[in-house]
Amino acid sequence: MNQETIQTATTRKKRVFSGIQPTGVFTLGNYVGAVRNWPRLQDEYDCIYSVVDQHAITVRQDPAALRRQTRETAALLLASGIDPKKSIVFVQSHVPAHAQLSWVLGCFCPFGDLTRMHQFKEKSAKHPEDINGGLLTYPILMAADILLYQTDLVPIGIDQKQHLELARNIAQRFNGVYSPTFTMPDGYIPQVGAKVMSLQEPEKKMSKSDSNENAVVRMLDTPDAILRKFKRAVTDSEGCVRAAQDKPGITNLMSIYGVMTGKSFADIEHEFDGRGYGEFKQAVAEAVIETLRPIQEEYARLLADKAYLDSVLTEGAVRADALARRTLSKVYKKVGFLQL
Ligand code: AQP
Repeated sequence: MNQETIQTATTRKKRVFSGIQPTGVFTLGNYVGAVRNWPRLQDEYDCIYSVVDQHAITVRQDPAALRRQTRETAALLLASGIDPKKSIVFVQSHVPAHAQLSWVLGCFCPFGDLTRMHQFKEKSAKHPEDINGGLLTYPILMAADILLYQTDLVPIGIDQKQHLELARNIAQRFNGVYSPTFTMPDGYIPQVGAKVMSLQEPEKKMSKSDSNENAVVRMLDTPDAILRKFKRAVTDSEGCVRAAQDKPGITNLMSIYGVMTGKSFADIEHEFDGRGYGEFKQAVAEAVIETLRPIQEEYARLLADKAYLDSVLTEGAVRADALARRTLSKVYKKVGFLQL
């Protein structure tokens, strides 16, 4: 090892990468399962956070809405506590290496692995009129997102665990065929709230693109809307606040309340012992409203300053691009692309 390599090996902080699609205002599920953890990692790790617009077009998007939502998603990430002085924040399509690496990695991923992905099956069922190649190869682009930055840790909700496994398999295969090239990434999945469920169909995860607005709490919902949605949340007829497999509605609400207040399931059961679902739903809604209030205020302030937002994204893209190119160039050399 030369002096520079030794220096890098001893001083480099571990790296974190994660992304979110600009497919609409993100939900309490996105926040609790993933984004909430992103600011917490900023001091200990080198963090890179991306608005992954290339993933978003696997489902048809309105171009003007996608552009607007991309800026809004970035503003919401900053409002949620991501500090662009500490972390890199950028838009995926601004760094061409994501798509470039994705092509190479696709040649190291068996077709059968892709057709087994739960998300592919779910989204194909949801959009039978448009089962496109991007929907199938989405996890390869996600592998490129992660592996480009030599990522150590990927904070995600549990629904993305299977995709992360695939990224690890691709990395292992590539490293085995050539020589160690990619860092093996680990998931960082919260113990509580890793999967927030729909308020209307608590067997399904809460999703940004759900057409039933009552099923989804969005980060920018007004206090009235939040209260109304929780009041209408599907529960059961038992009337007792306790977590159980056959009580997915109440268990989901307990999990949300637990994340908002730091209380355990046992604490919550004790607190609402003998009290009805009405009171419990009101308490969950209030806890969510209070958590979202400062984020919503900061979001409004940031969105009014487009020049600042765009400067953050420009600088983020430049920094991400420099890191991404390093890995891409190594990969191109290893696979045998002629470099002039
Ligand atoms: N319901 C959820 N509970 C916990 N975590 C969740 N995540 C998504 N839904 C939940 C986590 O949020 C991060 C960003 O997700 P994404 O935007 O990349 O895509 P997604 O997983 O497909 O999220 P949506 O909301 O369901 O979007 P649409 O409807 O557009 O497909 C990920 O880390 C994810 O785990």
